[in-house]
Amino acid sequence: MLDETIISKAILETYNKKLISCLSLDVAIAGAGPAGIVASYYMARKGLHVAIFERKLSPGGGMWGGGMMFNQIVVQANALGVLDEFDISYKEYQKNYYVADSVEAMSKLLAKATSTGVKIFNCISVEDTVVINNTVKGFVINWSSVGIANLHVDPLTVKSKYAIEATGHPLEVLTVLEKKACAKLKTKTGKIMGEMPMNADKAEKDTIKNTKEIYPGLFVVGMAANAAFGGPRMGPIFGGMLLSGKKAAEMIIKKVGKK
Ligand code: 48F
Repeated sequence: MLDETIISKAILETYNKKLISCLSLDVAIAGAGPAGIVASYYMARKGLHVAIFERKLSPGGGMWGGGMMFNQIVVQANALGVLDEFDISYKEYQKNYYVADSVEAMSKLLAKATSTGVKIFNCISVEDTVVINNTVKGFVINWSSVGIANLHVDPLTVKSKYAIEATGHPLEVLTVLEKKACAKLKTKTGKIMGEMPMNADKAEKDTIKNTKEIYPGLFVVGMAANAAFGGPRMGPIFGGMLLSGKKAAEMIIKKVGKK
């Protein structure tokens, strides 16, 4: 006989244990799009304690839908190493344009990240940062449903050595930080510069270049990096996203190693 109470208890006790084990992290990531997931995997592979907080029910961000819901993605040659690392299959379409199935790609990114130890908390939004001595030291989190229902409910907090802003186009975490902490960012203007119109070639290069520690303790990756530094959008080509995640991971691994 299966007991409903045991089913509920199993979920509640193990979830609480999982969340409590993530209250103090090496790296907290806001947003489970391709850039955040790739970053999480490369850091977890090196033994860092990493969790991602994702607003939506399904992690994966903008990759599932390919381009305009045609669920194929394009990746350029310099990012094929990341596809290989995640065992994602692809075919050459023409020189330097490779195509992959977006559902296979995202499923495998998620599978490999989680099986390497990354904890992904879906249905949780990052609504603010913890800032101590002008350094980001974690995230303020709440159930996404609290925001959707506009309920006045206080959040909880996770602390981390480093944090990653990976919320994509809306750049939510950095926007709140800039506004609340009057933070001077490491952009040309010291402010968020805003996303520019489509220019795939420039955008893909910029995404990697703009992957930086934009404020002490806070890195920007993926589309958020271009939105922060005034880079263009690129549409359904994903090499920049994958390489941006990998670059942030390498930068943070070095920093954590130095401590
Ligand atoms: O948008 P998203 O996929 O960002 P990305 O990893 O990749 C961008 C591409 O998908 C595509 C593109 C280029 O190919 O332009 O758009 O940079 O993933 C961002 C994730 O962050 C979540 C959001 O639901 C999505 O899954 N997110 C956004 N705001 C918050 C959040 C928040 N405040 N808290 C938690 N998650």
